[in-house]
Amino acid sequence: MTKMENVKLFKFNIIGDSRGSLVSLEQFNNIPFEIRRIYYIFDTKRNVERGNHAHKKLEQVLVCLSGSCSVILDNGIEKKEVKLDYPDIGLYIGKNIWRSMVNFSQGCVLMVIANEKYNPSEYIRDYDLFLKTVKK
Ligand code: T46
Repeated sequence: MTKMENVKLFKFNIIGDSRGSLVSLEQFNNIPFEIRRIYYIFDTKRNVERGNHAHKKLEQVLVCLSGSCSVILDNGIEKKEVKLDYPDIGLYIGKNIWRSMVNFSQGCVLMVIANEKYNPSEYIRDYDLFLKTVKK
């Protein structure tokens, strides 16, 4: 993936032994912020598109724990698509990035780690308003 401001891909260390694998996530260690909320998206119906918004300040890391999905990222100038298909990959998304989640596989579990509690007024859900915000 070429660079986009406020977007990063993390590769987490897998702690493996003869029993299998484990990934440990810690705030200010491999998660670059204080963790205030975790939610997960699962049982997504076929051909559903989620997201379609940006955040004014919120920072999040998306980890696909099972199955796969793709995230389309848009900074108002260019778009990138990132496929998440293994639990050792974290997609960091900071402020002012329009995101859509698509192509959920059957059994996909998408975990999201956030630096703030849920706040509906923190969302930008209008694409034209998003474009105006990022062009300021
Ligand atoms: C994001 C992407 C990756 C809550 O009550 N608490 C929560 O913490 C969240 C995230 C949602 N909700 C409620 C609000 C809606 O009534 O759950 C419902 C579905 O939320 P939404 O349509 O915003 O879900 P997505 O999948 O479109 O977006 C979510 C996050 O909202 C968003 O911040 O970046 O996942």
